Amino acid sequence: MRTAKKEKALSVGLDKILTVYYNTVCMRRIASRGRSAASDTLPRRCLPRRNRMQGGMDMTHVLLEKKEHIAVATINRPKALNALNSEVLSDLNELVDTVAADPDIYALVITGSGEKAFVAGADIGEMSTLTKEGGEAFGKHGNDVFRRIETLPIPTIAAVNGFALGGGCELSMSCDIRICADTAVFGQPETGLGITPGFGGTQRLARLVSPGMAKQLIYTAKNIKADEAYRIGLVNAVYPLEELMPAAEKLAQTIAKNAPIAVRACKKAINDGLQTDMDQAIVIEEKLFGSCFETADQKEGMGAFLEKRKHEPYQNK
Ligand code: DAK
Repeated sequence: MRTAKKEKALSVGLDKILTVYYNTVCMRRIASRGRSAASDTLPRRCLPRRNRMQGGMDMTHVLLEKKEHIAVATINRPKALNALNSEVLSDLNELVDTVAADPDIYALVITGSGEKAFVAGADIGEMSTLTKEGGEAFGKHGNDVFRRIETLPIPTIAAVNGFALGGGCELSMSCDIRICADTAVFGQPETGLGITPGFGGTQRLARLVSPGMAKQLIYTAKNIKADEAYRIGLVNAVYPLEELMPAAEKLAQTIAKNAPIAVRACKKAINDGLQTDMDQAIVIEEKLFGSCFETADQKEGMGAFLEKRKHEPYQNK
């Protein structure tokens, strides 16, 4: 018969073996193959537990709801304040695949489940035992997903309903627009944990607010409340918590009513233009502007104006 002591020793031993395995084999495979290949071959512990979700999605920690032409994705790991572990990151990757493949979705809202947190950061438990190699792979996993969110052709809105710390603040910054509840708290607490931001925080925060403000927030690891986030331009608007999701959906619906190809072209022009100098940026805008004249929606939009009537709903054509 096993004693309680032996049971505990066995379980601790198994945990150690699995942790070492995760740090070496799993993370190396994720790093070298990317998530989809890795998920085909990795052992069960490294893979997301699977649930069939609506809309053909196959995710455990992200819920997706479609409302007319908008989608609302909810990160759903409330017991850990929606912290981002590898499973959540993989589900976010799948979310991007699903949304990108659906031509009827014109805008995406991302929020967190519960009333307390948007996302309270990368999962500290999962990160705590990472090696240098595992840390780089974990960072790459998150960075790849966040970059895919940032470059999704359709507009994205982060509806920040509570704590947006570390990876949570970084996730919100990979969206085009941030609005938040008056209860929201933002911060990059990583230096207080002995690490740097790892999902793009040093880069996106400096671009979104200012290098000086980003450096202050990151060096001090101090959190800021919603009103301060608004003051420094990190969020576009602050709402009472109960009004946040209606406001986010209204904003997404307002965007979705405009010509989707033109909206996507604007996103591309802004994002690509910000990566380059003004001379080239203007050329990017010219090309995208020109491409709109091949669309039925441009003909309808301008035709309606000239005929002094309301335009028909845009067709994304
Ligand atoms: N990870 C894992 N679990 C978390 C978590 C997190 N980030 N945040 C909260 N939780 C869990 C708590 O452990 C607790 O679990 P139980 O004890 O109930 O099992 C549960 O959520 C509720 O949390 P609390 O009991 O702490 O709730 P409180 O209201 O008292 O406090 C809080 C709320 C948000 C102030 C507190 O939970 C907190 O300080 N959380 C940690 C916030 C944080 O430091 N986040 C930043 C994580 S660092 C990189 C890659 C990525 C990153 C960096 C580098 N490279 C590869 C270079 C990203 C880093 C981060 O995001």
